[in-house]
Amino acid sequence: MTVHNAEIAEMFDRMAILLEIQGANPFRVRAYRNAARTLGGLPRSVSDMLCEGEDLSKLPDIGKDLAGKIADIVETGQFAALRDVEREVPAGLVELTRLPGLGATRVRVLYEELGVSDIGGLRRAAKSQRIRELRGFGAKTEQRILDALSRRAQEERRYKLADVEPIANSYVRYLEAIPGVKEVIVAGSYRRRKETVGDLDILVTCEKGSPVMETFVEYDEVDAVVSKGTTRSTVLLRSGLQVDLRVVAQVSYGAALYYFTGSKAHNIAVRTIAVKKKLKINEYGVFKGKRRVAGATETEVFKAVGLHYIEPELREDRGEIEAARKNRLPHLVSVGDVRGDLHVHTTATDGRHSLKRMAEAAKELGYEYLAITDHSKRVVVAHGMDEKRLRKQLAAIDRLNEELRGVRVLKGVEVDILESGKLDLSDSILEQLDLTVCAIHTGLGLSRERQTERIIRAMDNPHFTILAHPTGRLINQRAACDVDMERVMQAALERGCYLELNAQPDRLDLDDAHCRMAKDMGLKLAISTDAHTADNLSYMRFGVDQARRGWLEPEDVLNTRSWRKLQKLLVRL
Ligand code: DGT
Ligand code: CA
Ligand code: CA
Repeated sequence: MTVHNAEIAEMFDRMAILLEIQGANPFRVRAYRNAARTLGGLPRSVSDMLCEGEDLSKLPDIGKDLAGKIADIVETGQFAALRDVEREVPAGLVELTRLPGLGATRVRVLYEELGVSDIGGLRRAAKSQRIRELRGFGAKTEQRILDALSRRAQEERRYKLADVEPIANSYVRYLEAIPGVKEVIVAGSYRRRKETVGDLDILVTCEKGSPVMETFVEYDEVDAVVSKGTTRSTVLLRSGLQVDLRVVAQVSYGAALYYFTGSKAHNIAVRTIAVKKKLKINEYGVFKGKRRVAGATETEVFKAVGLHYIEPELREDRGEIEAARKNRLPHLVSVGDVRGDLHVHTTATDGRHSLKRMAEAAKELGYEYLAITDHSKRVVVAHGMDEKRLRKQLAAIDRLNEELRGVRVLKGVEVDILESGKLDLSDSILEQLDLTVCAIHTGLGLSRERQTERIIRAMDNPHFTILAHPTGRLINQRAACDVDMERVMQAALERGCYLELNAQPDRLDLDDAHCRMAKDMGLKLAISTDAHTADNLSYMRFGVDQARRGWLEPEDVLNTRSWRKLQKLLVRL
């Protein structure tokens, strides 16, 4: 392994920062910085130069000592002196020097005087107003640090909806218990059921004099209070999640809920309509001059601006306002419409529960049917099945269906789509199944052209029923594979096959825009949980949330149908 100049430069830069934090001789610090700059600008690799016996100490800003260190790094891949300093200085301090307004010198003071060694410690010190007491800091600097931390927390990441749900629920329960509190509801992107949320926006209505704000900031999970006022406050939780709280009077509940649900783009578009009607709309109500004409309920607010009620999932300024004006809004699918799950696993491959247990769980949910779709042999890590094992499972399903009452177990498989576009199992076994879910597990990086061709070729197989998790993306983790979705959907329509909306909270694949595309093209989708345990069957609601964001109605979803009707749809064209 050759060591690149940039890597050595980075080690030197890091060394300079650490030494500076330690209060080392400024000449030493500068020597590392200058050497790093020299290395960054060299046209040739120092590894090569050393190989050719060149003397590195002839380079600008690199003396005998540093030349020796570079030679060591090239030889061992490691910088021993850096390791030593790293043992003495807390790692979190380097990150602190990257915040605006905080150089190494200030970070050293914070560490020595207040014991601040990471972002969390810095936030606590700033919140408790200990930073302003330090020489050379002051209240202004303290506020700048808080602002920088708050910006950082917001930019840093978006949280998966399913991850914040338990956090939101317990905060809501906590706030509901405050005397005088009436309504507590989470608005924002959370209420619009976006797959990820930036922060939580909680709305509370209460009687005057209720101790809402005091109690809000005292919540156990609160790590820092960013701001606290009488009508609005913001806290950061230990998880890093920001929570905004707004308190309004009951007469403004509908207007405030409407305003803080957003999206911003939707709000702005509706405000334009209000202005044309000579109305003012804000978080306190809809006003004609000084008179409040609406505000207690959202329906009232919509009515005042001449619109039918728009479900939160649709409020993205993607045509919903026009549709609301013309009374052409979709009647969105809901969890109650779902009659079965078409993609689940069992212990036969990588599921955790038996065939029987999964079937019983489906029955408990009131489902009419459940398709068992374990992996095919190519997916070795999941202990994928060959034809012989699948045949055994089919026999087990027959036996189970004879004893089970009230739910029908369908025969399926999650069959791998090979890179050639062939399916991983032979037609002679696939034709014995009620349906197949076909999926890509390898070669996710193929070019758009080849990936699209591969999927369409697989659809040419008459036993192809549903394309599972069509893009393979994992939220915050793996990008979608590059495929021409419109062509894939068109090909599915022409062949009588379908696409899946995978309801796993970290997949939600297809996304909302793709669901909308399918609807517009007249292609039906299956909403499936890909459950690997009995509990996972409850992921259905996340899939339904995403479907609603994509404007899907019950008719657009395969598994809202009775088995009798579904069976007909599964027959290929
Ligand atoms: P997020 O948190 O990034 O997932 O997305 P949201 O939609 O929850 O956005 P957030 O938390 O910044 O604000 C909550 C809602 O407040 C937003 O959906 C609409 C409303 N809002 C915020 N800023 C503005 C604004 O400048 N104008 C208008 N009309 N509404 C705003
Ligand atoms: Ca938000
Ligand atoms: Ca917010």
